[in-house]
Amino acid sequence: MRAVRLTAWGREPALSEVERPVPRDAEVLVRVEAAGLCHSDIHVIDGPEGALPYRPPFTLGHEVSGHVAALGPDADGPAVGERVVVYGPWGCGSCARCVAGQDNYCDRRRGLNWHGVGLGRDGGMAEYVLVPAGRHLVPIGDLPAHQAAPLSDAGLTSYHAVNGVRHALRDGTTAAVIGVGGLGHLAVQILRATTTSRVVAVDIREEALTLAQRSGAHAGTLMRTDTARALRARTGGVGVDAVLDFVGNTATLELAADVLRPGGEVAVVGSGGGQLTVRKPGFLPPGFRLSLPFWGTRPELAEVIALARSGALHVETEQFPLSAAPEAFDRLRQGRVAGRAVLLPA
Ligand code: FEH
Ligand code: ZN
Ligand code: ZN
Repeated sequence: MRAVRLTAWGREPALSEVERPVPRDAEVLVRVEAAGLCHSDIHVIDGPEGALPYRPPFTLGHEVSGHVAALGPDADGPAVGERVVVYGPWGCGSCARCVAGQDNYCDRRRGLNWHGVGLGRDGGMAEYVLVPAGRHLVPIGDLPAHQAAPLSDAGLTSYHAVNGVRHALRDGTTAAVIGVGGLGHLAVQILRATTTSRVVAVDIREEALTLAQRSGAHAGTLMRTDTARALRARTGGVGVDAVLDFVGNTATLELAADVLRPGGEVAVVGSGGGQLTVRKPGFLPPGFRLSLPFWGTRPELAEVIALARSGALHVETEQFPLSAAPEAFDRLRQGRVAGRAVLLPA
């Protein structure tokens, strides 16, 4: 079968021919219908040797949907033919967190040389992907594959981040979404579908604010030197109740701290490498709370899929055949993808 493989650190991924895997024990073979590209893939490809615990070669692709093609003799979960999305953050499979479907916070994470499908283990940018167990699959019914795949990371990560700050988002509150790309545009939709908060989007790109508006944001503002003042003015001077930062550089972290209402929540989702100094006493608002959410849980993925099937979520995608993977990666690098790029192996 054809697969997009990372063969060595610092090398561009290459489309190559590999053996189609055969499921053993509890494994499930999934015929891939769609695989999304994520900025993390670029970090993985560019990552200097040693930055990540993975050991190439492996197939990329951590946002995967398709249908069950074959089952190992001990497999449980979806039947052959069932359409599914892959829950991507695979943990050890046996700790309390993994058993609860919280592989994203596996207790043995430090000892694993993978983060999940396509991240140290063979992923979904291929015709087939081998999944270790049926518990990593969530049925999608008739949800289109190019929608389901990005929902397993861009959708799930945004949903999990919103869940972490949800208690701060009661009636009459304001949520700010910084960075409206593949994840941010879904965060706006999730906030609109599951909270009564006013949603304000912030980005440096005019077109991202248009995407935010299409996604349901009540207002948008370009990131400039006076953005904190503008945001505070929009909240009658009190500040923003929760900030979801999908960029995570020093400028966005400082903006978040600057606009936050006392007792507010900041969730840093983007891996922009920014720094914020925590000091007490200091200049952060009293009651300031910060979280660093990673991906999401399996039950949350089922909730995201249910939301999408109800019509509340729509992923903006650009679709490419598997053979156009190099072009899709180039476009992603250049910031020339509107929404999420998705490869279709069929
Ligand atoms: C995966 C691996 C490491 C960092 C971040 C990611 C995300 O794309 C998953 O949400
Ligand atoms: Zn990702
Ligand atoms: Zn575990």
